[in-house]
Amino acid sequence: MTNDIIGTLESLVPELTQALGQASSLDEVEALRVRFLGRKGLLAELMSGMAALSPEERPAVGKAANTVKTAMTVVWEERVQALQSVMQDQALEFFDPSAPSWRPDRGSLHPVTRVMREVCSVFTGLGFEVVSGPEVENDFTNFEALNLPPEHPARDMQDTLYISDSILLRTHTSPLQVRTMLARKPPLGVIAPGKVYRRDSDITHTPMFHQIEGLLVDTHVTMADLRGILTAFVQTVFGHDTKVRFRPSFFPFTEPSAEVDISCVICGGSGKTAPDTACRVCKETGWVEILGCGMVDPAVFAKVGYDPDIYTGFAFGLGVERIAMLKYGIGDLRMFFENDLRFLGQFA
Ligand code: 2NM
Repeated sequence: MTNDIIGTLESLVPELTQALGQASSLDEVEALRVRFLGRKGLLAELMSGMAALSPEERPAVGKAANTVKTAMTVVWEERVQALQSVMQDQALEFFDPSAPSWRPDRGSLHPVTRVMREVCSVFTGLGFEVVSGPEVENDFTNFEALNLPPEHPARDMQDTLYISDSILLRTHTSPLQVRTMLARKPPLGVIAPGKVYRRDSDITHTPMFHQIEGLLVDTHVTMADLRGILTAFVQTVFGHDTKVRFRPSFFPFTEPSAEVDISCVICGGSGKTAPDTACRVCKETGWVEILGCGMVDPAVFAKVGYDPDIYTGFAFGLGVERIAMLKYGIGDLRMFFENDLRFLGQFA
């Protein structure tokens, strides 16, 4: 009886060795470990039969079982190592260190981010300071302090995204200028870049776009200062041959106000892209509008507690997407928001 069991136990070793020799993957080898050495494997099954043996018979069978277990473990581990080394050799055989490698894709800044940074760096170079603040604003900083009375059409639900009666998404970055003026005394020169929101959506308007507004306040600031600073800015961004003109305009927060045009960046101001082809960017006028500006209205100074008899200042505001379209010759505003890598990759 015991000899039978011991014989069966010992036959497991050559049986496993043979099966391992035929296994060609680590998965198969693992399956054999489970079958021979696992908790419900062949060895465990034979051991459970030991309960039926007499106490005198058990030691010899137990000893044989241990020897078999050790022997099986050894042949199993040898096979695993052999397989692993074969696989490594195969991997090296196919590895060609002289083969050209792949290149990781390179990220690039969004054109809006690029223009935003470039504009800011021109103004910081002129001594302005960059300020930022909340996109969720209140009625006072977004409208009231900027001399837009309660009945002003810009406050209309049609144009502004309201969160409640007096809380809204900022419609321009001017509230940052207001916050700066409320927090500090002149002299100050700040530039406020950021996202703004309007209830507007068609091929030339998106509900969110980017603006940069600037403000300089001191004693004796004049429209000549405004002209000089904006001309320097425009010629740094668009080239030193760019012509600049100021047209009278109106904004509730500036008086006088002006719109600034530059000679067309596409046709150079001639109105034609070829002798008989009209320039589509400036519509043959030779000029394109790039920003609005003016001398800060004394009513705005009064709202923030600056004495309008002592201080004067200029302010301006520009749309970043518009500048980017002119600078890079982009014809469609929607390109900025589609996140098509074929488009974005061109700004690497
Ligand atoms: C513009 C045009 C003209 C402007 C005014 C102010 C403030 F806060 F100082 F009153 N910030 N920005 C301003 C002036 C903005 O955008 C076309």
